[in-house]
Parts: sequence; structure tokens; C-alpha cells
Amino acid sequence: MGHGSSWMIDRERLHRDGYALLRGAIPSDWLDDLRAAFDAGTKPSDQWPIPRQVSWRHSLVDLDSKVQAVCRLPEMLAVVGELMGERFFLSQAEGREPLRGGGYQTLHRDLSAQRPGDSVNALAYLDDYGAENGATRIVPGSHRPAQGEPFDFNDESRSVLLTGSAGDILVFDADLVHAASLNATGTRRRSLLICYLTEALYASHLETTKLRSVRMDTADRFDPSDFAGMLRDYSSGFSVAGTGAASSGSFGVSEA
Ligand SMILES: O=C(O)CCC(=O)C(=O)O
Repeated sequence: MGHGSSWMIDRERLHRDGYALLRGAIPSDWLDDLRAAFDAGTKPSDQWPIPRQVSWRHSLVDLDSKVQAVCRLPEMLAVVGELMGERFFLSQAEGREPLRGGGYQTLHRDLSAQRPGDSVNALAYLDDYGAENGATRIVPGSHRPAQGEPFDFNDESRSVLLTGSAGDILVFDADLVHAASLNATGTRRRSLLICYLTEALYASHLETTKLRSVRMDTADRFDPSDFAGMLRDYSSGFSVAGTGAASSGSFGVSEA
């Protein structure tokens, strides 16, 4: 699995669902270094420019070379580019982990900035994740609500709990409804939250880098056409759990 593999993507499904779960996207021999970078970069809530939630561990990792490599994994950039549809840049990368007894979030959207699709986020999991340690819930297709149909963020009937392994990456449109869950056991669930924005948002990004503790160079530009050859239309072969836990299969993307 993972690095160097070719991935087949059902473009229509990606746009309809608003996310893809790339299983095993991070080369497994990177994971120890990534976990060490996460642990080394951990800072208490009150040492961030804007205090962070105390029920989470937050880590400053954006200068780490392996983290930077994850942010540039071609498979991920291909999916980001497909969702975005125009040139984009890496805006933020930080480490986050729900602590024992913490992590639970109400369903929410991270929100696009100026137009639907101009912001795409990714969660790169550094530990196995599931119902017991604060896995992410998502509501497929919730990123483009029909006009006049507000989403009830307390309604969990369409939410799907993702489960999977260290090395998976969830890529999602910033308007997709999602949330973290309670980490009841305290089993580690380190992740990297990675944000990409369209090039048009670069000036506003620069205005808030200090507040967001962004130290890395964000000058690189990525063009969807650079990754076009990596995605193929693929209309069958997906394994999708029904309602409830998505314990197997890939969503929107399948390894070739
Ligand atoms: O880590 C997760 O599972 C989701 C985190 C999230 O949605 C958030 O912090 O806004």
C-alpha cells in the first residue's frame, strides 16, 4: 500500500461525497519519525498565540521534513487538486490528538473562504483510529447542501464513523460536515491537520500566519494538471459500509 502506488479515483463520487479516504497513503516506514516529530512538537494550550482546547494535545510540526513530505504526497495533492479545480498552496500543518475523555466535537463545517471548494483539508492519521479513541465522523455529501435546507448539526443520523490504520489520510472539502469523537480509552490518536487553499487566498493567509503559528514557507504552488495523470475514472470496485461504522473499504479512492 501507499507510496508509489497508483490510485484510481471515481471523480464523480469524490465530488458528490466531498471526501476521499486514502488508505495507507503514508509510507509505513515514515510513521515512527512522524510520531516522534509530533511528540517533540507538543506545546501546552496556553503557549499558542490563541489558547487551544485543553482536551486535545496540539503539536507544532510544520518545519519537520517528514511532515512536509506528507503534505506533498502526490496521491493527496491529486485529490486536493481535483476538489479545488485551480492552483493552490499549503497553508497550515499542525499536530492534533484527542486526549482521554476529550475530543468530542459537535458536527461542524470548517468552511470555505470565498467560494465553495476553495479550501480543502486533510487529516493524516499517525495511529490506528476507531470508535474507542476519537475517530472522525463525516457526513458524506454534506458539503453542497440544497438551497434552503440548513444542516442540523445535532442530527447524527447520516454521520459515518471512520475507522482505519496509521498512515491513512482523509482529504475533504472544508464545507463537509464532520467532527472528532470522544477518545474514551486514551489510546493514542495522533494526526496531522493539513490545510490547502486556492492561490487567490494567499494574501489573507499571510495576514494570519502568526496567529495560526504557521512558520513554514508557503511559497510552493501546486497545479491540478500536474497530478492529472494520477487519477483515473473508476466506476466500480468500491467497498463502502452502509450506515454506521465504515470499518473497511475506501471512500472515493481505491488503490490500483
Ligand atoms: O481530528 C478530527 O477528527 C477532526 C478535527 C476537527 O474537525 C476540528 O478540530 O475542527
